Order: sequence, then C-alpha cells, then structure tokens
Amino acid sequence: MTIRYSDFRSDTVTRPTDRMRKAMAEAVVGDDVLGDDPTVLELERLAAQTMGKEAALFCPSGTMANSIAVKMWTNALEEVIVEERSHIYNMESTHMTFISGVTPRPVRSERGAMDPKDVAAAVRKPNVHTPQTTLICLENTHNNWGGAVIPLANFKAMRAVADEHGLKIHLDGARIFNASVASGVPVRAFADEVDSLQFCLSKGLSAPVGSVLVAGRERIEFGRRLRKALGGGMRQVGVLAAPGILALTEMVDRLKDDHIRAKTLARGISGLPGVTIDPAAVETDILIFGFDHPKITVPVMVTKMKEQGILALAVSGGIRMVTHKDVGDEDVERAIKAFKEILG
Ligand code: TLP
Repeated sequence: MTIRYSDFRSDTVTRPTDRMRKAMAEAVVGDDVLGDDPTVLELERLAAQTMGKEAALFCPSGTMANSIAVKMWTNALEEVIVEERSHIYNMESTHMTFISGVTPRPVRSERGAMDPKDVAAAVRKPNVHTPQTTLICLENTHNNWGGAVIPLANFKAMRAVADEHGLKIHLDGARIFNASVASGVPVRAFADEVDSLQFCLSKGLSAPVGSVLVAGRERIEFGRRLRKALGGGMRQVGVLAAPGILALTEMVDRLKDDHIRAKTLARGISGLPGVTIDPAAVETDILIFGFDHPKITVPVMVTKMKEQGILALAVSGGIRMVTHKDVGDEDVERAIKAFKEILG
C-alpha cells in the first residue's frame, strides 16, 4: 500500500497548478540568451514593475540570484554584512567567498531584524589588515527565524546606515510576498529601501522553477553577463517564465491561507510533551520549533511522523514545518493528530 504523504518539509515542494502546466505548454518562446524570448521579457517587465525597479533578470534559482547580486555589488578584498542566521550566509554553499571573493561579516539580530547600531559598528574601513565593507544583505521573511517578518521601519533604519557609510543593500526576498501579505506593507515599499532584491517564484507561489533579481538597468545588464558566466543563461526558457507570470498574478493573495494554517498547526501542537513553540510568534508559513523529549530524539520523531504520512525536516535543536498550497486543512489536522498519537 502506498502512503499518501502530507509534505510539510518546505514551500519549495509546491507543484505547479493546472493553469501553470497549460501556460507552459502554450508559452511563446525565443532564445533568451539572444534576448528574444517574449515570455521571459514579459516576466522580467512585470517583476521590475511590481518592485518599482528599472530592470529584472530571470534566474534558475534563488541561490544563483543571490550569488549574482553579491558579485554585482562587490569586488575582491571587500566585506558584506549579513544577519547571523541568514540563508545567504548559512545555506548557499559559501558563494560569497567562492564566487565573489568577499568575506561575510555576521551580525546578531532580534528575530532577523539587526539593530542599526550593530550594523554601523560592523562597518569597516579598509587598511592593510582589514577589508572594506560595501554591502548589507537583508532577508524577508526570515527563513531561519521561523518566517519572521522584518518590519519596514527596520529597512528604513538600514537604509540610513547604508547611506551614511556609502554601502549598497541587497534583499534576499525569497519570501517577500509572504512578508507583504502578513504585514499589509506593499512589496514595493520594501523594495524602495534596497538597491537590489531577488524573490522566488518556486516557493509558496508554486512555480516549478525560478527567481527574479531586480535592480537598476545598468546593474542588471552586468548581472546578465554574470548569469551567463555562472552557466545560468537559458534558451527557450519562456516555458518556465510562463508559470512564473502566473505565480505573480494569481498566487500571491492565497498566501494568507498558508499563514492561517501555520498558526493552526502551531496551536495544535503547542503544549505537547517535548514541543516548544509560541503560536503567537508564527507570522507566516514557516514553523521552527524546539523539540526536546526524554525518550524521542529529533531524528526519531521525524521518522515516526513519516510513518504516519507527515513529512517534516529536522533542523538544529528542533523541527521545521512549512504550510503551502499543497497542504490543506485536512493535512494540518492529520499532522496534529499524528503529533498527539506519538507524544500523547
Ligand atoms: N530555502 C530552502 C532551503 O535551502 C532551506 C527552503 O526549503 O526553505 N533564500 C531563502 C530565504 C531561502 O529560504 C532559500 C531556499 C533560498 C534563498 C535559495 O533558493 P533556491 O532553493 O531557489 O536556490
């Protein structure tokens, strides 16, 4: 008998909608390296317009979009300020050093929001020993802080520090639409405070592939050369841009349902033996909770859940679960039931 899994490992597991598959089949394509795939051009136009920036670049992944962004704003012997739990610093296979030849400088935060004073104190002027700080990287929502929304006021404070010290700001906005839906702040307001940002089409927005990097026209043209150098120039890629357009035009509003389900799940499991979670702190689609049980380790718990048809990820000291289009109310109920059966 095959088990039906409720897959809470990530919002990256979302499958394209039927409308996306149809759009893929019908997409008008060209050669995007030669600059004439009309569907890619339309996605890039729409992305730039949505974010209020001059230009956009369709990239195969969030990691490549972030890599290009760091490379396009920095030179060797420079340093980049990052939040200490950020994805760009911890989970992108060291591209800052590997590709850009710059050092990351981690700064602590409160739920992903760095204190502008700490950031200002971390800025370094170059001398024979030290690198020059040239870039600040932000992340919103913040994955490893359990999908926390970084408030717009914090972005404005970062902008002031950056302007004072002549730094650029790049936003890893993999889930910026989640931040916008949860806070009611338009994505464009966040984008206004940064020099570049990338957002992912392939997470909660459910497109199969892709991220878009947006910035000024001249920087994006340089980014296009970097994308080619990294092997990310793609040809008839309108077949992937077509679902990306639907991700932007049809899939944003429903993110609120994911946020409601994440809270329901958090409430359902809070107070169970071994589980440490504050449902009030769950702002968007990601739950990261502590798990410390006298008889059941985190890996054993994840295996037991899998046996009950619930997929989750073991993370340091706990478990990560993410709600998304392909897990509905019945999956949330099923997960809560499984937790109670295992722990109750
Ligand atoms: N995050 C993935 C894993 O890498 C953990 C996930 O399942 O959440 N920025 C942020 C904030 C991300 O969460 C991710 C992916 C990326 C960048 C990278 O995007 P991709 O996977 O498209 O390279």
